[in-house]
Amino acid sequence: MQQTPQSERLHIAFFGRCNSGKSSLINALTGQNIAVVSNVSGTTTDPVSKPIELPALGACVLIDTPGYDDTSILGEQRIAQTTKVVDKTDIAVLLFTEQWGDDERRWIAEFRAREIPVIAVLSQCDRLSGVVTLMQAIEQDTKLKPIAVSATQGEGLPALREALAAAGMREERTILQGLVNEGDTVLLVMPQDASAPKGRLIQPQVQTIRELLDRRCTVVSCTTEGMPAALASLAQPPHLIITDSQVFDAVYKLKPDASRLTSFSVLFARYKGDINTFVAGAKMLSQLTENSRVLIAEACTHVPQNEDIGRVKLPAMLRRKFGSGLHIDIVSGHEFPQDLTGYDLVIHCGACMFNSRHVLNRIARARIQDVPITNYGITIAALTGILDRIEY
Ligand SMILES: Nc1nc2c(ncn2[C@@H]2O[C@H](COP(=O)(O)OP(=O)(O)O)[C@@H](O)[C@H]2O)c(=O)[nH]1
Ligand SMILES: [Mg+2]
Repeated sequence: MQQTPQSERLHIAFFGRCNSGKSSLINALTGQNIAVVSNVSGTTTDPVSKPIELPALGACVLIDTPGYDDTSILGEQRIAQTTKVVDKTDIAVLLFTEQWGDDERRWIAEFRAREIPVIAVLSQCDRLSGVVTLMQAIEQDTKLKPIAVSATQGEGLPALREALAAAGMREERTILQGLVNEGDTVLLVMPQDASAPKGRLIQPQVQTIRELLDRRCTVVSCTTEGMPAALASLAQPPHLIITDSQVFDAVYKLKPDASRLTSFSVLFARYKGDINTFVAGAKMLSQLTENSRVLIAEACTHVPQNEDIGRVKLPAMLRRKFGSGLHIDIVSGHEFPQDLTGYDLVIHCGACMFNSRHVLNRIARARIQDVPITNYGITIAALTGILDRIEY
């Protein structure tokens, strides 16, 4: 743990008024007595940093700060100290109690201006009355959804860890980052079968096309059957082929050697999720047996159709490979179990309906509970044996 240099650790700083419970929360998160707790204002006069390993986040530094209303240090000095902390903060945890207002608003504005992710915490919720009302007021005013936490009772700590892990995995991304150059020709293979919506393209396809156009690429589209004709119409093999993952196998066979291959769901796993976690999770696919338990989680709540990938195709593929007795639970929309420990593997959809934060929260939950998690596209690529031959 001491080997990771401080600069490469994720810096998580705790901000709030005096006695809001910053030091207690740090102690509760780490299970150690790192920060000095006392109800005398000004106990934490210097920012205290503690290197620590957090589940799913790895090497971090937790930084305790003096309360921003602490009058025991000179105003200017206090602000300078806190600003120095903000300069190196990767994730800000902002503590609220029943007393909050302009100070908190100012800090949130500061974090937002610097694009620092902020996690709002309603601290000491065990002793506060009207927690729900306070939470609503905070959310309405700040547009941050607070997590109710009690450092003394342990309430809300799992949710806070999850939010920290999710914030820590997030970085600015684009869909095609590192995969195409200006002027490249990209072939999109998009079968329009019964599970495709009528009269339109699905969101990941639309977003990918838009980004390719912004990147000044030439975009050619075809269905699986149309792929030979599309290839024949091009003077040179496309630089990249992006396929619907359901037809990975067929497309791989038709693919010119010079063309690289990926899928929409792999692209979205990179874009919204954490591709390394998903690829590591897919390794579990070689260890499943008929007695294993798999959770398939789908973001969409659309009416299931015959060719539906999450409910029909994927379970069929898994049962063919591991035995018809394989236990598979399927959840959709916002249902996602708190306790994942009963599962050997979680397979998540491409999550085109969710934002990145939402997907990363789920990945964080699985990682914290040590349950491998992967996604549809990576699973299909792994099951068809081409995971190591595609781009991600
Ligand atoms: N009931 C209750 N008291 C707390 C909690 N967290 C902190 N306190 C108390 O609040 C006071 C200030 O806590 P401290 O962590 O020093 O606040 P800081 O000034 O923000 O670092 C101390 O007396 C703590 O015991 C909590 O979750 N529940
Ligand atoms: Mg303190």
